[in-house]
Amino acid sequence: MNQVVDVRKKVLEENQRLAAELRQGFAAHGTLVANLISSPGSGKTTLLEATARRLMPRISCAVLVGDVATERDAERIRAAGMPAHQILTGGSCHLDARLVDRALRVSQLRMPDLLVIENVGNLICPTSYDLGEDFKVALLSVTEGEDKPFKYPGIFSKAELTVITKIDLLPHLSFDLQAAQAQIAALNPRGRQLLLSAQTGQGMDEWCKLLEERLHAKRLVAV
Ligand SMILES: Nc1nc2c(ncn2[C@@H]2O[C@H](COP(=O)(O)OP(=O)(O)OP(=O)(O)O)[C@@H](O)[C@H]2O)c(=O)[nH]1
Ligand SMILES: [Mg+2]
Repeated sequence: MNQVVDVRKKVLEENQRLAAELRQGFAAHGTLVANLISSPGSGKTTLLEATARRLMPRISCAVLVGDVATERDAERIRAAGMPAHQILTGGSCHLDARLVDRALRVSQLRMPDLLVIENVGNLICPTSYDLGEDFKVALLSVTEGEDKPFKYPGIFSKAELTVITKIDLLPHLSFDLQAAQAQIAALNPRGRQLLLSAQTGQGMDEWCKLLEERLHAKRLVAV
């Protein structure tokens, strides 16, 4: 048991070292990096498709997207007009800094203003792995049930922003929005929350504004 703990500690320490190098590289380019984490199907890729249509005319964006299998998400994002590179984890339930570093080397992506990393759909494993990002974004779709923040506290306490997605479906569900929001606020009192529907566009302006403000703030610090 102790050996398992030691190996895990070593893996996380090595990941942290590489993530710090990635963070320096991103800072040198003035690239803002967001790490999107959620359970499978909560709407990460759909949000990025909608983001591409709104943000790309104003700022350069690119996506690294992690999945266990298929190039499907990268194809969807490219079809929406945003450069995207698929990382296949071959079974692993999360991205790590080594995979991101390798993807940046082998992909033809030019370092953009905004780099979004869509993590593998999973609410637990990706939470422990720093990818050199500026901030984590958790997504929680209203179809998942309002009890999820307290059941999976790690990501909701670490994410600077939680996006509650698919709110167009609220009239058809018994999802208790206030309860979900109260749990997220309890786990992360300083975190922000955003209600969003990529389908109707509700919340999309606020999402894009937040990304642009964050990019502006990072560039100001770098000057
Ligand atoms: N009604 C509704 N459906 C949505 C919305 N956003 C996404 N969906 C649907 O939810 C399903 C899953 O969306 P994806 O964007 O593929 O989810 P994902 O988080 O990228 O999934 P993984 O990459 O597999 O983890 C799709 O059928 C989308 O059309 C939304 O705002 N409203
Ligand atoms: Mg996806």
